[in-house]
Amino acid sequence: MSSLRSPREPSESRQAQPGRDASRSPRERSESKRPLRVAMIGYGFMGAAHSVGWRQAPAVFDLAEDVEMAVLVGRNADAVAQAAAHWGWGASETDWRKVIARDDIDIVDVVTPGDSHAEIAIAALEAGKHVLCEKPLANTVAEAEAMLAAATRAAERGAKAMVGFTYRRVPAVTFLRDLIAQGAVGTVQQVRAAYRQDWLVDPQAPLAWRLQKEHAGSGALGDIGAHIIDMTQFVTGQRIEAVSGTVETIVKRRPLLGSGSGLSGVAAEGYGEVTVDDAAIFTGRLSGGALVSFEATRFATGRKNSLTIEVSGDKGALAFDLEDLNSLQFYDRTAPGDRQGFTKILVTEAQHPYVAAWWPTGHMLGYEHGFVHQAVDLVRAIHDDVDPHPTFAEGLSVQRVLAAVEQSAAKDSAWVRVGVEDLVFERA
Ligand code: SOE
Repeated sequence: MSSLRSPREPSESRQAQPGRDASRSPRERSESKRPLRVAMIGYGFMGAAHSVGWRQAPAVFDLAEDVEMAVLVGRNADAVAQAAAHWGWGASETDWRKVIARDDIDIVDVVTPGDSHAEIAIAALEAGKHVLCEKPLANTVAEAEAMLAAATRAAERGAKAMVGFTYRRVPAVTFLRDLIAQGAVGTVQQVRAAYRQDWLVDPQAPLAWRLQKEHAGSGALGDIGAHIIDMTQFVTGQRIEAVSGTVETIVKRRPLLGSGSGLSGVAAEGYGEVTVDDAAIFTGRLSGGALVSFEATRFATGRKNSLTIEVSGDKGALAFDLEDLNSLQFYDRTAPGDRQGFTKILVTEAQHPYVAAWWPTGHMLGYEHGFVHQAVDLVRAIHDDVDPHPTFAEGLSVQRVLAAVEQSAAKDSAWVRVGVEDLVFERA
């Protein structure tokens, strides 16, 4: 493992060039051999996680491209300057449009609330940048469709677009996907997936942006339900074709937010209305016919950040639990009957996905490693000129499932078909 490098200063040679020719191809940069320069828009909870990812990726992994954390963007000049200094960004800026217009920026990482994903990502793609966009891809299907259209146009000039479904990059999840693809569970017959948190059980927890439809699009459904929808499609290689669901807002009014970001905050004077769901429960049908049950909730008292998935097939079963993220449970139904039982596989061997770059066998990884692997995969895709997964098409497919769940909930849980026919994407 190489030592931790500190980010370099942003380029002295290239200045901001608002209004420059946006037709420059990202492929041109590879001739110059300079580092890939990243601009990140947003600096809350996800901004911190992505910063760790960008910093560690080139330090730990052998990358054919060098990476520079060039500029961090946020609306409050002092706060963003402080965050930039804290997380190791070379500079800070308050105007994302100015940054996107710069010739010396290669990757735009969008970690703002969902209401600005489409505008920023589309502008960045049109300016010829590679884009990493936090999940869910957008707040509406229409926005996600526009983003995919922009990504498709930009791809012709070599620009890559990727969605931040980071849990795919937990080695045990990637390995679970590999095992299913190798036939370890046989035909997938049922999937159970749940993402459970409890940070809203307290009725005095303030009205953060994640509880406002105009900013977040939806509540537990889009914020954490999106992860298990993506994970289910990722590990099975199948699409969710129909859903039946219900959503619930348990605490309907909350104190306004005084200060804080992420999943906690300090209340201010006054109350406001919660305009998103607190919990969503739905069933789904996969393209291969299997039945899936999903639960996404912020009201699972005692469950801090519990993401579980279990895939049952005719030859075996695999289960993952984020609270024990270095391992998998594997049940082999083809083993002699008297030896059958769930076996714990510690996913820390060098041959497991991503693990070789880290520590000796048995030395654990954590939450932030998914963000490092995400940065690694994007940089490698840029270098190899291939599509990074999850693509915007995959992000749109999740968005359509989210919308279908809401439609179903509005129709007394009637089954709703998810529009999937026009989306083509390969297995990641
Ligand atoms: C980001 O990927 C995210 O989904 C957050 O938005 C959730 O709130 C967090 O708990 C899990 O990660």
